[in-house]
Amino acid sequence: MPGSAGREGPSGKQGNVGPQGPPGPKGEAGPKGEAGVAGKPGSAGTQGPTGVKGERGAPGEHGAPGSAGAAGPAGAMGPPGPPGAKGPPGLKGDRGAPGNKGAKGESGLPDITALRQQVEALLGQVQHLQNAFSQYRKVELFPNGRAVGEKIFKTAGFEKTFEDAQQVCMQAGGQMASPRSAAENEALQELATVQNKPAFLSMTDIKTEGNFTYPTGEPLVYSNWAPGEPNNNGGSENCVEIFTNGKWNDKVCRDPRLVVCEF
Ligand code: MAN
Ligand code: CA
Ligand code: CA
Repeated sequence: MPGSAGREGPSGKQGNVGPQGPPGPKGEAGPKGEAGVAGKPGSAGTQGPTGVKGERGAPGEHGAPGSAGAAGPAGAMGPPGPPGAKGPPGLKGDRGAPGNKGAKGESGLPDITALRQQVEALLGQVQHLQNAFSQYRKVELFPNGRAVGEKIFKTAGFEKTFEDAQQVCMQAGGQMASPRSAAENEALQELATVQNKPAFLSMTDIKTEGNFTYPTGEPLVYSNWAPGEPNNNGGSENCVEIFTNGKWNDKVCRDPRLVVCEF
């Protein structure tokens, strides 16, 4: 009796290539192409209509001056001008012929009344000057001047070396203080005290050591040395200072001291 059917066999070999298929559907539109080259310029248009009238132009330059007009008719004469400045005095005239003899004069005595009036007027003027002078004198002496007899001392208020002080006083028309009496020395002491500074006097022993003299060379007629002075300290003290106590000390000339002049 036939057996039962066997197992399924293996897969067969790959078949042959099939026939060409039908054409596919139409493709989509491609991307936009690049811009073409510029075309040629067009031909000229026809002429436009006439424009509207322009605005008024700027004013022109000045014209050349016109020629002179004809002379007018003669006018009436103007009023006279003001009188001119006074001319210089003329030369002195010649001496006239002598006059006739006058009538007989009065007494030859001067006119006392007229002279009296002139003297009165002069006295009034002198009084006025004296009052004004007295006032200015007080102003001038306060606070840096002192009058002693005919002499006036005045301090400049500043200090100078001896030589510079000499210059200052000479320039002012005076000379350095040269006290020739106790009264003059006291006036100088007051000025030194007002300024609270020792002052230079005019005298020196520059010419002969130990022999103090005035600028003229005259020897001292008055002195008020402090005790132990003059001592020519350091061998070179040839000028003189007056302290605020009125006493004198010989001192080097190069140290600045209060300037006091006399007139
Ligand atoms: C002292 C004294 C004076 C001298 C001064 C100088 O006071 O010896 O005599 O003139 O010194 O500074
Ligand atoms: Ca000396
Ligand atoms: Ca001295």
